[in-house]
Amino acid sequence: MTTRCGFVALIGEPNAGKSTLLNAMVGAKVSIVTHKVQTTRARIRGVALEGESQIVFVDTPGLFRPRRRLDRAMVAAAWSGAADADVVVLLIEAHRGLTDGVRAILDTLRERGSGQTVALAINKIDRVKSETLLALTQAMNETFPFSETFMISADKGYGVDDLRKWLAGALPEGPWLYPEDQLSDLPMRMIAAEMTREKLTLRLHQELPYQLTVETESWQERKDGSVRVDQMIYVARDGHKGILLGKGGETIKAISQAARAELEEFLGRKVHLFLQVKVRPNWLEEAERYSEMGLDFRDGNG
Ligand SMILES: Nc1nc2c(ncn2[C@@H]2O[C@H](COP(=O)(O)OP(=O)(O)OP(=O)(O)O)[C@@H](O)[C@H]2O)c(=O)[nH]1
Ligand SMILES: [Mg+2]
Repeated sequence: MTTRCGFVALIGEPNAGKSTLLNAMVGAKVSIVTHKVQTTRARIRGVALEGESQIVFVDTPGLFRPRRRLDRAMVAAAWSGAADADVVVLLIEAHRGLTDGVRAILDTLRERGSGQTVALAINKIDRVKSETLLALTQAMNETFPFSETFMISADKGYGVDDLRKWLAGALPEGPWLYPEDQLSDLPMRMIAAEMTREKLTLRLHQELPYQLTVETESWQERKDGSVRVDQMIYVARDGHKGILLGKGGETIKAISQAARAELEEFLGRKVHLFLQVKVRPNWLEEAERYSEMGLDFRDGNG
């Protein structure tokens, strides 16, 4: 039996549903999801099997016009994820259609002109009427030569199986890269840090989620089968620390409980999670913070 294996990069504007799709494909929550833009900061791999094919999905940060060093590093990571892939899937939002942001992405894809297979996935079809979808499919295909167009709802699962089957057949022949039961190559300490960042992003408002980062500082297995996880949250300002802690520490407590519950479910055992907050005005300019996030600091050079 010939096996197939390859990389499928999921790219698109922030909030398009890339991480939701990765999780749906893999069948587990490997990548964090929020209703806010710019949730994903680095490339996240998730592995799915379809027949004789092993599909390595690469979730990427959303593509937008970057302002800060972190934004530039994120966008660079997304494009390099696309460059390394056998197939690129561009996700767009059905209800937003062919936006300026999508046009900019198509311009870059055209400039790259790599002859790579690029498929279109119109996501969030649960939010629109079918007439809208047909018109959008036509407009998109007049703008760019997509190999195939899929209409999906990553959240509801519509069309996801068809897309997976098609991708499985589009990958090159070759041996599988990962053991059969592996879902991701993200280290557990990174997954845990991302879970906490998701809860922070959901709970905190305005600029705050974009001005913090979470790192797992230690991971200790205990004799009773539980695990102790210590994480540091870096914030840029004193005021942010106060907001994050909340009155009597109630905000950080709620965040910690939510993150711990998710980590316990993921690991299937008891977790003791300890969060600390450190004010570090310059963390967005520190190379080590980027490598901890899985980003290249130099990609952020202006
Ligand atoms: N209605 C609807 N909502 C969806 C669908 N797929 C994703 N969403 C929602 O869209 C929001 C963004 O989803 P994400 O998966 O985080 O989007 P993303 O493209 O990874 O975003 P970034 O990481 O910020 O680039 C979340 O609130 C999802 O629940 C869908 O098919 N239908
Ligand atoms: Mg994402």
